[in-house]
Amino acid sequence: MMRVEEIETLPRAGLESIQLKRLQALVHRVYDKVAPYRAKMDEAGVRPGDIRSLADLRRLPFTTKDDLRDNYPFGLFTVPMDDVVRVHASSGTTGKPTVVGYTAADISMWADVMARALAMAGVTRGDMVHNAYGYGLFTGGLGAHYGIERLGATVIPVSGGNTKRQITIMRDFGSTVLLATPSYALNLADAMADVGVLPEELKLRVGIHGAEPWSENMREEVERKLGIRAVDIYGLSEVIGPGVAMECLETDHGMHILEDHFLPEIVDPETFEPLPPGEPGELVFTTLTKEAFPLIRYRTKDLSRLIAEPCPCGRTLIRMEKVTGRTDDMLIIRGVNVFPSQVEHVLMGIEGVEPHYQIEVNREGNLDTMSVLVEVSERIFSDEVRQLEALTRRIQAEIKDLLGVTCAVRLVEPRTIKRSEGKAQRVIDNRRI
Ligand code: DLL
Repeated sequence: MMRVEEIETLPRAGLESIQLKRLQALVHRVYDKVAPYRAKMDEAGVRPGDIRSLADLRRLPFTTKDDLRDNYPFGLFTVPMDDVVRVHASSGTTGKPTVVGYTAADISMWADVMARALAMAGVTRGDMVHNAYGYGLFTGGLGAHYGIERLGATVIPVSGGNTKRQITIMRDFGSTVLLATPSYALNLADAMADVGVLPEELKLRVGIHGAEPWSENMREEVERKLGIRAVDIYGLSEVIGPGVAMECLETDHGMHILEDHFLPEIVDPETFEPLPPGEPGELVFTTLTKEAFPLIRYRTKDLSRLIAEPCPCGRTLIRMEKVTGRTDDMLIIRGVNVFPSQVEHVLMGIEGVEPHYQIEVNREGNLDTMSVLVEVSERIFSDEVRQLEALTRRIQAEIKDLLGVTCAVRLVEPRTIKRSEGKAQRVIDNRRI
């Protein structure tokens, strides 16, 4: 067994030879054990023995959410159910949940990668970790929990919700690290202001936020309101849960992918051709070491790009840029492609606008309409009507400039938009198409 420091700083050739060995073993195993994988590989005319280099990865067929749905709930598991010690599920946007399974070895590997991720943010055994990711079928709570314990830090398994109690616990227990979705972190910050608890009264040092997209401006907001360093963590249930990629403290640009376990690719979202580092596209992962529910070339629908430049922290693990959106949360408004993250970008560039917004899409007759509900600060809201109108027009104009879409903008009072305890709901699409 190699030490973590060694694995994370291996020269590329060393890392790639580990990846290739693991990939070859994986492809043999799924071909032998899982009929749907065998069928897809046969159809693509590729045999396990054909994978002689990492470049041969592109010969393997993709796996998609549809494959998971077709084999719901356990059809893609490669081990007998007796060996599965845990399942998690994520609610899809349509219909059935996505179900994932873990052997005891998978749970242990997950604890390892999650502990490594936490260490990238400087978390150590001495930390008191406030884990506000939801416990349950969602992978956030339990996934982070086992990693915190593996690292030897103290975990406070508070889960989501009961926000006032969370603040008391953070203050009284001396939480030093906050794990929460970025929207819930802001929710906590606002609630602190409400009950008059100052960031200085807490010992919080760093926040580890993920499970939903968030902009650089939102990062600044979280850092300012909580007085912490806020870093990004990425993961998805299908691949393992949280702990697929993580920002280190040396850079605020890009998350290191735990590449010895999760092999990344970026593909063109339309042609599905693999793209070189630096090019934006859809993230695809192959799990190299998972037993119960391995995935080959799983299309995440998340948009990002790979960063191959060396990181000042010394890790040689490739990085992925902050996720900028999903191929499937792209709204098409009167033929124009709109990503919620672009709307967020506009809003966060405007003074006095809070990072709480909601996009509503309707269809009137045959025409799509988009309205954006925007919370503004107390100070702005008490301004004269004329000034509010000017702000509304400015937001409209900037959205029109960037996206080419005319939308209605409604400024609302602070705390009007429903706060999330987990992932924020940014889009309400009322069109029945
Ligand atoms: O959200 C796992 C997780 C828990 C990650 C806690 C980080 C922290 P799912 O519920 O399966 O798993 O949702 C996965 O959420 O495909 C992305 O679209 C989105 N997502 C996750 N992390 C980030 C992030 C967990 N840091 C889906 N930035 C993924 C942007 C993210 N989007």
